[in-house]
Amino acid sequence: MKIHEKYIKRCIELAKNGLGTTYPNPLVGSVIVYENEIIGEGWHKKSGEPHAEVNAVNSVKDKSLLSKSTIYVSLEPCSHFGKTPPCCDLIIANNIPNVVIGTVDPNEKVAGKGIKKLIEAGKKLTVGVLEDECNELNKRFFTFHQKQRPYIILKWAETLDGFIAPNEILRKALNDKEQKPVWITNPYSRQLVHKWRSEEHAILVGTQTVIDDNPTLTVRDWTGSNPIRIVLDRKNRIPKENHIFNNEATTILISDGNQKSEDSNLIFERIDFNGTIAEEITAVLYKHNIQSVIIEGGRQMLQTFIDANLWDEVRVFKGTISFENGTKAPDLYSTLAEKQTILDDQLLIFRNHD
Ligand code: AOF
Ligand code: ZN
Repeated sequence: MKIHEKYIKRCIELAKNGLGTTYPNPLVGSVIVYENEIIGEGWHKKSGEPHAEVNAVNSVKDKSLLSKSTIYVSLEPCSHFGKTPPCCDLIIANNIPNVVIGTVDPNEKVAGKGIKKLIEAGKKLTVGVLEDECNELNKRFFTFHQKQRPYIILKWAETLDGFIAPNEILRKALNDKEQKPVWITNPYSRQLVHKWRSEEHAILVGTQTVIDDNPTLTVRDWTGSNPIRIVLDRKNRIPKENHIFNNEATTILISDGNQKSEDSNLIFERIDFNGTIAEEITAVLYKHNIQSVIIEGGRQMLQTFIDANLWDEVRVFKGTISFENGTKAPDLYSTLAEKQTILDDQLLIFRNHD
């Protein structure tokens, strides 16, 4: 492996230590190399705290080596005064002569200005090492800044014959009589879904899904923070006793009227339901600085985002059960309960490259 790639790879590895705590900042890692040896390492741990480069420089024991070293950073060093001072100034002040950068910062406050400043200061620059990997590392941050919308993940589980869980199956199997969720997938995939929820900033579901399933939309089976719950409820049909109104997480309720909230955990937003709903919703999320959202149903909501081509990733669990086998509905329900431990659900993942 080429030498620059080796160290940027290490930067990416370090950056991942900040997963879940850097928002709204990106994940960034940095290493300082002197004569082919790493003499300092750092990553950005938390928004408001020092950037990766600062932690890397501070970790170097013999500061006199800095003027003969190369600093590697997975993201362009910043040039602006934000919550912390510019990293470019730090590199210049410490006389570090060589800078290797993974990718350019899409944040308009930086976006090339850091590179320009370093060139003007006479630094030897290499830009774009493992660029794709560095962009992928911060796919949510990049999408948010470049497309002015969150990174959108669509997720559902479906039976072999294409019913999506759980409300469609419920209606199909029980003819709308009973209100208990039915699962297509196994406990492991459910736990994985909770992990996924913890990785995203918000979770979105439609009205019917909330009414049918009364979901909590939290990460009960995983550690981590709950995403902000986004619920579409045009005509306020969702009963106030539903779990999504509990105070385990913040909820943003989107309807077509103006409403005032007395509860700090509940935010009302209004959109034009005659417009392109997917675009209207993403505009609300952008306004709230939400960098990523996982959309978990129902079918109509998922279809709306697919039709608008407003998605970045689709994750589908293909279950091993089907419904079109002529069995009577109540029997189907008990069969499902037995099959809860099936372990070979198939996971399909699609990426949108438009
Ligand atoms: C870097 N190194 O480790 C990070 C950078 O409010 P501040 O001062 O924390 O600045 C946040 C912005 O700085 C953030 O939006 C992104 O553009 C950049 N993040 N830059 O040089 C880092 N985390
Ligand atoms: Zn910085």
